[in-house]
Amino acid sequence: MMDQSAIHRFAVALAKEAGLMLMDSLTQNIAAEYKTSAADLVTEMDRKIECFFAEKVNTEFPEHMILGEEGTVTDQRSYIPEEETVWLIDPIDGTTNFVHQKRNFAISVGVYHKGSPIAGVIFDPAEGECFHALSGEGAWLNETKLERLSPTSEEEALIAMNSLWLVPNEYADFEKMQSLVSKVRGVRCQGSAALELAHVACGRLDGSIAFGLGPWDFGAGLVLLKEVGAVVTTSGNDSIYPFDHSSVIAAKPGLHEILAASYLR
Ligand code: 2AM
Ligand code: CA
Ligand code: CA
Ligand code: CA
Repeated sequence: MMDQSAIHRFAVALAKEAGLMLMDSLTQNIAAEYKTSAADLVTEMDRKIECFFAEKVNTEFPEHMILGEEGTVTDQRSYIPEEETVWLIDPIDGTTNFVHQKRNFAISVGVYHKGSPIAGVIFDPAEGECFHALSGEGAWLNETKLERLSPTSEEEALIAMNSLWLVPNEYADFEKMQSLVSKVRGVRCQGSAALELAHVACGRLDGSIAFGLGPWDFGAGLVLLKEVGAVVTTSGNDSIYPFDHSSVIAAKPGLHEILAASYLR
């Protein structure tokens, strides 16, 4: 029988240690390289933190699989994620913020066993805020348990989305996105998909609309959101498959139904 609580504690401890490494690195000059374009950065710290997780998880749980954004740690064996314990790791979510702002970035760690959520950790080291969840037991911001979310309306909603959804793009219907922006109370573009999901989980945001995310972006967020009763689907209103790229529409009850019915394809 797997000790889910031990995995949760271990994931929190690793994310906090990684957060200290990132904060220390901010006192030095971190070189940023283009990954695919000038708008897609990667630093030595992205790779270093991912390797840190790989080494620690491999030592503690050698049978577990790892899927990280920087791809340095994908297991060479072919495996079916639904049959394994898988760690979905984003070493820095919000690398552009890390480089430009030295804040508003997070470490995101989600653990799944045979396709079911076990634990999720989203650590914002600049704020000292650790959002974490243990499946079936609840979600917390540091030591404070998060309350279940209550329904909200469109007119009162503060939602996060990427500004790219307001220009013609391959994912969203930009006219629908424009009408949504004019209808809701406010829109935020935080630059970290994982932090946006954490902020929906704790009620600072009412919803988040993201397209084309990787498993490492939302793996932890899904665990947190489930524990607080958020509704989370793809843009097609289907349940999310955690081991592949996906759109992620996360919102309070009530609001999600409106988003799905009126604004998404
Ligand atoms: P990253 O910093 O780990 O790369 C920025 O708006 C948010 O979107 C961040 O969470 C960022 O993660 C993520 N992101 C980066 N490139 C992306 C892409 N091509 N498609 C979708 N999300 C992306
Ligand atoms: Ca990236
Ligand atoms: Ca990311
Ligand atoms: Ca990243």
